[in-house]
Amino acid sequence: MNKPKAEELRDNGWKRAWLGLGGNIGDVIKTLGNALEDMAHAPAIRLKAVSSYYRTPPWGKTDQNQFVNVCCEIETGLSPEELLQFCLNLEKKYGRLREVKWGPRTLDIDVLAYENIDHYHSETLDIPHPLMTKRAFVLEPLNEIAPDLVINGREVKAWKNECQNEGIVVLPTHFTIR
Ligand code: PH2
Ligand code: MG
Ligand code: MG
Repeated sequence: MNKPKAEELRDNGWKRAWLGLGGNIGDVIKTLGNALEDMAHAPAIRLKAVSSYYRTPPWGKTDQNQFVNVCCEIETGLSPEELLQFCLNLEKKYGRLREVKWGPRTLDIDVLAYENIDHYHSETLDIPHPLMTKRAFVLEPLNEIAPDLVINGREVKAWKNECQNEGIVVLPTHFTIR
């Protein structure tokens, strides 16, 4: 019998994952669109769903410009750590500099959740994202594409309903998956 190729083995194990993207420097809508397009074309990623874009007040560090945020669902053959590296590489491609914690950035891509992983912790990555249940700029877009996804024992829609969403506005721009 022929041995299955590594890629074939991997394809069987593809998992769903949910990402949160955002930024507040430059033409953010354009950057987000380009980053989503890059994801859609990456061999180890299938882009399954993209939320609306949202204009969101800065959270955590409030003396900075408003953000644009969006969430997406993917299927991926990448492990959580590989997916994180993929996201960090895309951030770099779009000019992300790491200066101030929670400060201004061209592009941030966070791994929010990963199929069948209730909790994961390493030096570089925590799943689910530790602050996602408190952040309306994540929960509003995520609720559009994954209201029933369970995070820390509760559905995204329940977390979202508890979250202060003042000032968050849906933008008319849409990303179309081709
Ligand atoms: N990201 C942060 C800190 N604050 N605020 C908004 N509105 N959107 C973000 O993406 C965001 C933030 C750190 O990652
Ligand atoms: Mg972030
Ligand atoms: Mg980040």
